[in-house]
Amino acid sequence: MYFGKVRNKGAEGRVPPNQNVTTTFPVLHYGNVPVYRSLDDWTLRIYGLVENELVLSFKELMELPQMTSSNDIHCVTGWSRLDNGWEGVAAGELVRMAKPHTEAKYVILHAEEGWSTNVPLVDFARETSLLAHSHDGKPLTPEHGYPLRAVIPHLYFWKSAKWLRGIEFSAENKPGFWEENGYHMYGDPWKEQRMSWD
Ligand SMILES: Nc1nc2c(c(=O)[nH]1)N[C@H]1C(S)=C(S)[C@@H](COP(=O)(O)O)O[C@H]1N2
Ligand SMILES: [Mo]
Repeated sequence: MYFGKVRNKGAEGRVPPNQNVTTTFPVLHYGNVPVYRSLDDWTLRIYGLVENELVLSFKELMELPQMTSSNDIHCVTGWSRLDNGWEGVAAGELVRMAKPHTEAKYVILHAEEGWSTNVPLVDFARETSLLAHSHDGKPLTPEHGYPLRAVIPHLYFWKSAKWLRGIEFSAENKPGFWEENGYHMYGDPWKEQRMSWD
């Protein structure tokens, strides 16, 4: 599979202020890496202010139209990793399937162990946002979010929930784990929206 690995664009203009490019893939999270013996009991639940609540098995998710994309990720702690190849389901595809009510303006991404993060629905539904099961041609490793993570590349990477299990549509912008702990509610790396007071 082709992942746009040809580096025809240099780093210039692609690295937000006060970020350093790394070619490694750091692992960053709060809490434990979930262990899955099988995916038989795994589901992705889509709920809240939607016309169609959905509970998808991993198999059903894999049967949806798949997309690949190549993008840059920027962690709030200061590292950026360029040219990540992702494969998964477009976030917009799930939004279309769920049919959110007009009052739904935010999406809360729920991960294992109660971890969550909040994003505006328009940002979640962007064509660059996806729910990825693979990175650079291989299934996600446990520490990078196996079996499924969000990838919202235009915001700081903490918005890209690993071990995703639920997508809640809400009228309210409910702060998630890091947002409760002082991180910015939106997190635009180009504006350096790191902490809530930035
Ligand atoms: N479920 C969950 N997802 C998470 C986090 C977390 O603590 N829990 N940390 C976030 C942060 S701060 C970053 S920078 C990225 C790191 O992803 P990586 O470990 O694949 O590099 O995951 C994000 N997603
Ligand atoms: Mo992060």
